[in-house]
Amino acid sequence: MALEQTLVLVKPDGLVKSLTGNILSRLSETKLVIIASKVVRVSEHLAKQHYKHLSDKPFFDELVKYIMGDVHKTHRVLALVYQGEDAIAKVRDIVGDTNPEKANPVSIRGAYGRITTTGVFENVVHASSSTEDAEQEIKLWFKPEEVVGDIYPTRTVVREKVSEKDWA
Ligand code: DAT
Ligand code: MG
Repeated sequence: MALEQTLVLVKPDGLVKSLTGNILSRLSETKLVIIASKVVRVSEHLAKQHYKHLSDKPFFDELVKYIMGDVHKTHRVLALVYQGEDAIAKVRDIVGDTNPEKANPVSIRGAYGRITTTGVFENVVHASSSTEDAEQEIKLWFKPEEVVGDIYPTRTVVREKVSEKDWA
């Protein structure tokens, strides 16, 4: 048993189909703890980084459009980090197989996912599949101060003349 973190994304189809509540309820069965969450407008750069291991696949361009929300006209993804013992396997178990047609029907993907006529797996959620992937993905989607607790080593960077948007 190991204390792990895992990245969960409720993808645009999950948000458009109002499945967030159901998905979070299912994941709460794990008794894992949420240590970060935010709604993200996914840039093309972030989408391509997240799926870079699939960049040579024929469905890559469609996958990028899907996670960016172009397909569902919403441009929102809900990103969360769950933490706890064996978090990666526990979440993957409830999420189900990558292919929604092969996924256990009581899993999230089995219950709510579909394959489009062009062959895209609209499988509602993402969940990290190894500790290496989880670390890479959490660092890609979140800044250290957005995560509660020191999960990975950090460094302090002093930046001058950085402008950022604030409430007017
Ligand atoms: P997972 O999301 O289960 O970790 P993955 O990392 O191999 O699976 O692939 C990422 C996403 O790419 C997956 O959620 C859906 C899509 N995908 C993977 N294999 C596919 C395939 N053979 N046809 C269509 N989409 C696929
Ligand atoms: Mg994966």
